Amino acid sequence: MPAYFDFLLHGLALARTRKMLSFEQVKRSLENAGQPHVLQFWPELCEGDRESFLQELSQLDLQGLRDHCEGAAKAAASPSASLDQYVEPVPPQSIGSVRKSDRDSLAAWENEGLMQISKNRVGVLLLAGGQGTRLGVQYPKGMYNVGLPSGKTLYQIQAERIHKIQELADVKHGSKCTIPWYIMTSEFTLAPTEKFFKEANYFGLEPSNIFFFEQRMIPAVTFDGKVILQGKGKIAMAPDGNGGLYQALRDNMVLEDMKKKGVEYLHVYCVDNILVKMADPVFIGFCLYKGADCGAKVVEKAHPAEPVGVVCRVQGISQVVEYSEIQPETAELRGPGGELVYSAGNICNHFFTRAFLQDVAEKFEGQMKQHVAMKKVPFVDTRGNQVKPTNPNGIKMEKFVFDVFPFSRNFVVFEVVREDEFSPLKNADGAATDSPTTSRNSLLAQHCRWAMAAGAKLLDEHGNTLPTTASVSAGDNTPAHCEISPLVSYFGEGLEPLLKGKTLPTPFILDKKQAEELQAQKHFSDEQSTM
Ligand code: UD2
Repeated sequence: MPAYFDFLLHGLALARTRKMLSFEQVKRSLENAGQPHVLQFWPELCEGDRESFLQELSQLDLQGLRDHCEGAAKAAASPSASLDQYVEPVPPQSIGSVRKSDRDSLAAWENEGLMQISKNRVGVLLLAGGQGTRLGVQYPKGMYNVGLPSGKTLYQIQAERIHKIQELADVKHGSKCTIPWYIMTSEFTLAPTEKFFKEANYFGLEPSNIFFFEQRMIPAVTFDGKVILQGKGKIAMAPDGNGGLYQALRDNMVLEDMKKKGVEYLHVYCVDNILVKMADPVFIGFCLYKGADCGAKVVEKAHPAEPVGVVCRVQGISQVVEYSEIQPETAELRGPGGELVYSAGNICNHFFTRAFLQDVAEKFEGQMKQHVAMKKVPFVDTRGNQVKPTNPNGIKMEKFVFDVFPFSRNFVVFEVVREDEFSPLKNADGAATDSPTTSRNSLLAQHCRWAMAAGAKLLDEHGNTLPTTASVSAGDNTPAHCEISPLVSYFGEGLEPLLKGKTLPTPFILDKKQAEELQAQKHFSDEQSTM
């Protein structure tokens, strides 16, 4: 069970800017930090390996290494500080909700969001530095193809949604707007992500509007506070958590870029939610109407043990408590109507003003909590054998992106409908939830609902009419293969003129080309009927 504690860790992480130190300097520093074993295999290394190892060690803040190692060991040894006694739910009246809001409010928020987008004031920021361990692939999760009829990857789906929402804002406001896409990667994901985007010709987006940057890495440590050697000339390093964002914003001058481009509002999201509404104008508009500097989207938790953080109050302050940090008894608490008391499930979709991010980067980043995770970290033992542990043997320290919520002046929560907006890809196929199959099905089911709501009749592969909107849900094992390109529709809009009254055998893919053909057919028949 990960412990939870507050200690400050400054500048320990790998910063790629320091100059190369001599072997003697590194050796002395490691001895001072109580870590001389790091160089145990130095005599066995070839010239090339020595150079890259020295390079890696030079990038570490060796001054801070002792504190980091001792702090991590101490935190791991101390029992988790239980938050359970301090938590209380966010009062329902402070949660905005798609389900509970009237059409006019939703339309007003959407208009506001689209207007801000049309004025180039909105950017999106993707957290893509994670290693995707649970999914078990060796490449960045965004490159994953969940098996949609189109074969699109998560990155492509996201890129196409950016195209479309820009277009919607332009059509509404007569603009030619751009939503810059900031992509935080880590040492593991930067090179393959950049290569993937380049080979895909940036999915038709302007490359100068895509800003890749890298978060820092920090060493994994044994339970007795020793840096873990992953190879004879390599330290086991891990990204510093998605809360490494704020340090990375500073390291890479991201806020300066936002300012230069006039971006005032940022939608931050995690890579694996196939239903993510990029730069969601409704969410952005809601946050702006409420005068918020920081906001989080939530869905109602599916069940007490669902692995999502919970937005709640801790000693009166709104924040997210991660699923691993409250006891099952607390997660299972129910109210008088049988509803979960802690039901506001964080879906890792956040709103920030640039001003707030500036404050965080300048004043608060150093106060962020450190979370401790016990992990299985492959290592070389003292005799130089490579070992793949079967039990956790190492400590990884992480910051979480939502840990800045307590620093905000006006934090808001926005509840959205799960089947419309949340279906994350976390696990490999075979798992009951959050797998490629469940993600694929969620998207296809949504597109079936959109097509039917637009007035189309869908036929299954045997020619039978598929059930009406309400019965097609992500809960069905295999929704019909109806896939609508985000280039055609961002969130179900604009389909009626194309699909109304049509009978569509599935599999059915509505891509841009087909939409144009349908549009042309419609013009033709409209003209015929007026003649
Ligand atoms: C995240 C949320 C959790 C819940 C869930 C919903 C955090 C800390 N937890 O949990 O509350 O909302 O998502 O799906 O946000 N990442 C980085 N750098 C890192 C580690 C992760 O960029 O060092 C990215 C990762 O690529 C992904 C996102 O952060 O896009 C979330 O990471 P995760 O999948 O490890 O988080 P999870 O599912 O434990």
